[in-house]
Formats: sequence, C-alpha cells, structure tokens
Amino acid sequence: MKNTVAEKVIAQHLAEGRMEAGEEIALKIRHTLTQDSTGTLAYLEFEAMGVPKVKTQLSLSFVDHNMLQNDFRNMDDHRYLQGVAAKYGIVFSRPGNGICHQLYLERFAQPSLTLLGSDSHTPTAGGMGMIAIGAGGLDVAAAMAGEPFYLEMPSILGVKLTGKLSPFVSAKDVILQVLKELTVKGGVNKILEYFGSGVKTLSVPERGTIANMGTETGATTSIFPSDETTRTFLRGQGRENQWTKLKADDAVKYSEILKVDLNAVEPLIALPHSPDNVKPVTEVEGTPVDQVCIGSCTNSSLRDLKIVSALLKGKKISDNVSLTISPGSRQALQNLAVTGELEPLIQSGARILENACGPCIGIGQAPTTEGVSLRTFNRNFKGRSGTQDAKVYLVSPETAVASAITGEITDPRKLGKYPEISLPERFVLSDNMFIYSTTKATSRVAMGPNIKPLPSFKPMPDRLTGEVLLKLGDNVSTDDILPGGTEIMSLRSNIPEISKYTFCRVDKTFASRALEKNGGFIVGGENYGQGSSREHAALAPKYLGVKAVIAKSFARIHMANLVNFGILPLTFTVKQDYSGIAQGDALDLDVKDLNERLLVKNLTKDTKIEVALSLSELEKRIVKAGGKLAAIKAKQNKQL
Ligand code: MIC
Ligand code: SF4
Repeated sequence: MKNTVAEKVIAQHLAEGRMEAGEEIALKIRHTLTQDSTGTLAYLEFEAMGVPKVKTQLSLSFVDHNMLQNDFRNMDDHRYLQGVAAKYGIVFSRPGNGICHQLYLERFAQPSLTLLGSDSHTPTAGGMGMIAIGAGGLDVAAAMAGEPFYLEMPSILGVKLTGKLSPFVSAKDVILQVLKELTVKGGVNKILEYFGSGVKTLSVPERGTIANMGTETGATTSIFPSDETTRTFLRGQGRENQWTKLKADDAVKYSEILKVDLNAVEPLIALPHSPDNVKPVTEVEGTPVDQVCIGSCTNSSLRDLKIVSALLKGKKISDNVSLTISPGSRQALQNLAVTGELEPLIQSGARILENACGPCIGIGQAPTTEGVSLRTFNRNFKGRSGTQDAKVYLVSPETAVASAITGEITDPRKLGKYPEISLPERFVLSDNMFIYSTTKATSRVAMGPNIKPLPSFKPMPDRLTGEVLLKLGDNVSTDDILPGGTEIMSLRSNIPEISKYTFCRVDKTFASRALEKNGGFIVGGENYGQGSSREHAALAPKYLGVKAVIAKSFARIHMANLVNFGILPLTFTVKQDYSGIAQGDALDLDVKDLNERLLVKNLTKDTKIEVALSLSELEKRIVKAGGKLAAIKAKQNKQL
C-alpha cells in the first residue's frame, strides 16, 4: 500500500485502530509540551493521576505566555511549574528563553516522532516532519502518564506546492492563501500534507510558519516531508544525528488536493476579525496604521528577524507607528546580535520586547482606541489584542516592515531590492535556560495561594434539564468563551475565580445567571470553540453548571475538552432547527442511553428537536462519569 508522509508517521506510532479516515485511532505519544497558561492545570491533573515520573521519551514545560509580574500570581505559577518539572522528570524552559513552538522546533523536534502539546499551535513542529497535535491539558497529562492519545483518523489533504516564491512574498503569504481557500473550518478532521517541487524551496522555519497557522483552518495538524533542507537545519542546530528521511510514496493518493503555485502568490493580508478574511495587500494599501507587531510563534524565527533587520537597515519607522518586535527565542536573538543584525532594529526605533508571546495573547501592547494594528501573528479575533474596537490585520514580516516605515498599509514590493538572507551553517547555541530534571530531584512542589485544587464533578444524571443560557452565532472562539489578557490569564490556576469571566465579553451577566439558574445549555452555530486549546473554556462553563452545548458543528480540540469535563457536545441534525431555539427556552433531554440521535424537548415552545451525538464508546463512558480524570486515575491506580 502507498502511504503519505502523515500515514507513515502515524503507522509507526499507532497503538489502536485502523488508519482509515473517520475511524477512532490511538497514537503513542513520544514527546509532550505544555506552556504556563495551560500548564498549571495540566500538571495539577497529572499530579492527580498519581504517576511517579513521566512515561514519555521527553516532556517539556515552557514558560512563555504570561510573563508579567504585576503581583505574586504568575510568578507563583512559574515556581509551581519548575517544581513539578524537577519532581516528575520534565525539562523546564525558563521564562525569557522563548516561545514554546519556536524553541521546540530549534532544539527538540525530530522527523517521524509524535508530539502532543497543550497549545493549539503545536503543529508548528510539522515543519520538521512530525505528527504534532494540539490538545487540552488533560489529554497531555494523560500522555505524560503513558496513555495513548485518541483521535479521529483525519483524511489527508495534499497541498501541492510548485514553483518558488517571488521577492517580498514569504511563507506567511502561502498559509494566508491556504486559509483563503479553506476558511477557518475547511481543515477540520484533516491533516494538511505539503508536497511537490515547491517544498524544497522553503527552509524549516518557513515550513514551521505554514504548519503553525494550518491550525487556523481547524486542521488536526500539518506536515512536511523531511529532506536535505531538514537535515541542513538539524546540522546547524548540532543535531544532524536526529535526522531521518521522510517522504511520501510515489503516486500516493490524497483524499483531496489543493494546488498552490508559489510563483503566483502575492503579499496577502487577513482583515479584521478573522484569519480567513484574506485579501491582497494591494486592496487595502494606504490605510493608516497605528501599530505594527512582529513576533509570535508564527513569525519570530531567525529567518524572519533577519529579513526584518535587512529591510529596516538604514531606515526609520514612521512617527505615527509603534513597532514592537518579540523574538521567538533567545537563540534567534543571540544569533542576530552576534552578526550585528540586531543593530538595525534598534536604530530604526523598534521596541524590542521579551522573547515571549506578549501582544499575541493580549499581554501588553493593546492598540489605541479604534487603532489599526498590523501583526505577524496568527489570530485576529475581536478583543484578543486587549481592546474591543481595535482593527487587527495579519501580515508577513515583509509587509509589517514596509507598513511600519511608511505609516500605512504598504505592499512590501515597493521597498526596492529584496535582500538576500541565509541561515547560519552553525547556529550559535546555548541551552542554559533549559533545566534538566535530575533523578535525585524529589523536591517539594511549592503552590502559591492562587493555585486552587481542581474541582471534581459528579457523574452525569439520566436527565438534563435547564434553560438556554446563551445563544451564539458561527465561529465562536475560545477567546470569546474565556478571553486571554493580563487580568484573566493570571487566574488560569484558579477555576472558581476564572469561571466568573466566562463569556464576559459577550454577556457580562452570563456567569451569575448560570450559577443562579443552576446551570443550563449553550446554543452555538458552526465551528463552535475554534482557536485556543485552553481547557478552561470547557472547565469554567462546567463549573458554572453548563450541561450540554448544542451547535451546528464543533472545532476539534474544544469538542474533546467538553467531553473531558463531562459536557455533552450535541449537533443539530437539521441545521434550520437552530432558529427554533431561543435564549431563555427551557429544555429537557433524556440521556440515560447516549444514542447517536437524541431528542431535545423545548418545553417553552412545546417542540422536539433531534440532535446528534458523535462520540466513541470510550468518550461516552468519560462523559457519563463526569469527566476523564476520574477514569484515568482509576486505571493508573490499578497499574501501580
Ligand atoms: C493562543 O494562541 O490562543 C494560546 C494562548 O496560545 C492558546 C493557549 C492558551 O489559551 O493558553 C492556544 O493556542 O492553545
Ligand atoms: Fe503564544 Fe500567540 Fe503562539 Fe499562542 S499563538 S502560542 S499566544 S505566540
């Protein structure tokens, strides 16, 4: 049988199931990663499983999201994470070292391995020929405890790249082109596999950019082959011995093919407020810009910083623009410094921020009132930048620089000659901000007062009754359900407190109403729960008593998180029935038997609506038990 790159890697790590699209499979997970804002919960869950050491080949804990030290809370979280890492055999990446996905790609990613990460952009490592998947913290905790990861075998969509990018057009434009075609839900339950003669023209960091933002299509992951370019990158990182070749069989069949002629790609821009609202830069040229932010796990590699430096050389940014640059890693920053390429950034007037996520998740640099902000990031959902009325556009580093110089959205091709840049044959390496756990470490794990125990939940009753607490439209993101930003993110380790902010930007009364009414239901449109992997977006509603979400369709990670915390994800079998339910309607649902089809009685309207429940037997057991943690704990205890 002929196999794609994705199938080859999956086959090597298959623990259960058949590799047929739509079938449930279980994957053995070799590496895991967490970051601070999903990590505290993931490690509380891991600790609750009672396993003495992680059972993976390698587990990593990064601190990159919530770096502000405006009170004790974030620092206490970081200290807790460091303590857990030392105790359970996890590599700890200290605050200031860089963004998890960038660091992982540089120092740990290896072709043909599997990675599960509690962050939705974990697929960045697909640029190295890995199956790298984003998941909720509980699934990552389970993987650290040695459990396989269950998922629906995706279909493999081949993205055929031909030709070569033109000057001033880069990897970000390629993925924006893909997003334009696929939209924010076109990749659901698919793996985007890149192939064709254009692949070899892209460096590993460029492949990382493309794989990173495949997440925005809803895809399970994205993957590139591992070739000589991969080998060269690994050699530069002093890890050539970890290289293996990985290539699809000749004449392999993809379930669908999307063709991208790299020669024809032009500078693109995603307009507010969705990553798939993509247009050519030329269509919005001349729009005045207030802020430009370069960085994030999508565009902060040494490749990107080098091009930014070359383009800024001898230039000054517009007096009306605030330009920030957050390097993806200390390695990228250090290499830039060593070659003198940091200097043009400083000279131009750019504000160099910490090596972290920073403005991407609303940790600082909120734009001005009704400000236009151009960002090289991957998400521009309303409110994510920190202000509700900002207009955030997503662009390549090239377009970002051109616009920062002129003060208006500018086609970068107007900058003149495209500078030649190349990655070093040997990167300057320094791993001294990774702390390796030693076998002697049995340290006590310090827990600050803001770190609260995990709430526990009762098994699901046979009948679910209650009111529709909130009715929403299409593409509700987890940023809508539980936003990021400085105030709320410091509460990630404290479910009772963070739950008060559930849907706060949509309806300030939601949390109090939910508690008052003893919980109830949420109704959503298509692609409910897109975006971040934060399980808080399921756990907080659960804490407030939400029993089921009825939507037209769900995003993959959020649906898994709902199941993990015992909330039923139901879909309308007839989409028009969505209009037959209003906020405030009283619903009643018999869930004694979790059949594929269930009947929801609308007591207010005296109607019945059929809904579908597409869960595996295992998922049904989890949801019935009131969540996954109890199930895993019981299983682990038997093994000990
Ligand atoms: C994001 O980009 O939304 C985040 C912040 O990285 C999240 C994780 C989180 O909410 O902590 C993600 O993408 O999963
Ligand atoms: Fe961090 Fe932004 Fe990447 Fe999320 S998308 S991991 S917040 S840089």
